[in-house]
Amino acid sequence: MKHEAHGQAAVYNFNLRSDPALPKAGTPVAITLSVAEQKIGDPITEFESVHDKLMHLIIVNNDLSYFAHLHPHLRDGIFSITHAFPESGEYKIWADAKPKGGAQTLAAFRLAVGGQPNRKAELVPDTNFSKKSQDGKYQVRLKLPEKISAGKSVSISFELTEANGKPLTDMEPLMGAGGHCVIISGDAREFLHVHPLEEVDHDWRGGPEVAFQATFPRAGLYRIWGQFQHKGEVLTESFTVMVSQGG
Ligand SMILES: [Cu+2]
Repeated sequence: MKHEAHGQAAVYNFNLRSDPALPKAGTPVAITLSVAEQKIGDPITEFESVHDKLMHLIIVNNDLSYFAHLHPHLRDGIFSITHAFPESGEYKIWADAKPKGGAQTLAAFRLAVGGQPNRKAELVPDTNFSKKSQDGKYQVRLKLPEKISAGKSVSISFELTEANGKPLTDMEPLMGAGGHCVIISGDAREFLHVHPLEEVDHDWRGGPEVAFQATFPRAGLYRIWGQFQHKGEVLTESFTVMVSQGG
């Protein structure tokens, strides 16, 4: 019988606290996170940058109409950030960090925000994959295969043009890449790590297209957020897609 070495990946315990414990909509909330190795319990104080940051925090509400991507500050093993949740209801939070010398780890949390009960909007797949940005300055187009099958790697790219149709060629790096992409399933259970096809230098200027590779784990609705930087400002745009059964 072959004896396997215990080169087991460290398992981390992420702890999230909000102050107040039951946040109110529209009021700033202090969020703190610590990460420990389950067996030991001391907060880990050293982390490695992933996509240029020590921790990524993604916050969505339960109908995926709200999205925030934050980077808490690390001090003495405690990550902290202040955030105001726009509406009452249930939020889901993912924290992504890589302890020094360890594995990149994703942890999910739920946080209830009090106040008026919120109406849950229905997630509807987009039929038009080109839309004007919220600020009206850009046109964002999502290019993806006509049919997306679960379990198959697909390439997803965003193409950005100015409102007048001029392709953007002076996009700036965001988190060490031409852009950032987050994909979450309609039931907010699945969070996909999406990898940019290339990393870029700090002096990179590019566009109009930024490509990513992703594998959707199962059939259903997913929302895809693309984030890009131009003229010092971050642009976030999202699309909803239907993924069919693999095979
Ligand atoms: Cu981030």
